[in-house]
Amino acid sequence: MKSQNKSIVGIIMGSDSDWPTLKTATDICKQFSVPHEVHVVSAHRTPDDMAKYAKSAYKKGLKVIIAGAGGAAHLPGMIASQTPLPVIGVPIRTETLSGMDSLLSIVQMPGGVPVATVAIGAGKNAGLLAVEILAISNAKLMDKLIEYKRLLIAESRKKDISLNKEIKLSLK
Ligand code: RP5
Repeated sequence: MKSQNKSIVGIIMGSDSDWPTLKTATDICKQFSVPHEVHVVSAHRTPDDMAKYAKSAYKKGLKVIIAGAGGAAHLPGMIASQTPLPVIGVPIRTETLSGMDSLLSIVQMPGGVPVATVAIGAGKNAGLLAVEILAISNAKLMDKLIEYKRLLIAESRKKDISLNKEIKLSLK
């Protein structure tokens, strides 16, 4: 999948079974009009493709990589080991260990090879973190982010008001 402009965010996953989680990252990219690409690249099943992807990412114009994987989740770390780009790791929730396996595989990187790991299943936050990284050098994107945060505040305050209304009503 490719959006019209040259992709600046690479969204990759170990298997198509990870797509529902990673889709939420693409939704954020779409919301902020960030050109992105989506690929299945596996550290274990297609290690050569993975290395090729990581090594060519910077030269082809990507600025951030979001990598999701589950279980023995080596993809984000192996990508990070072969690119100077920031890599955001998304631990996929698993049936056997509820994603703790994915989380620990991704987050426990050795010194020198960081992976910015989000919460288990948190594709949306991975997308937002990518947008935040890009916004540092893109004023238009930063304005959109500031507006996004304003809306978050407004929504949360609305929840406070309606919850307190409910509580007052229940006490009558
Ligand atoms: C990992 O193995 C993938 O990231 C996926 O989360 C997990 C299971 O893959 P499938 O068996 O569903 O293809 O590499």
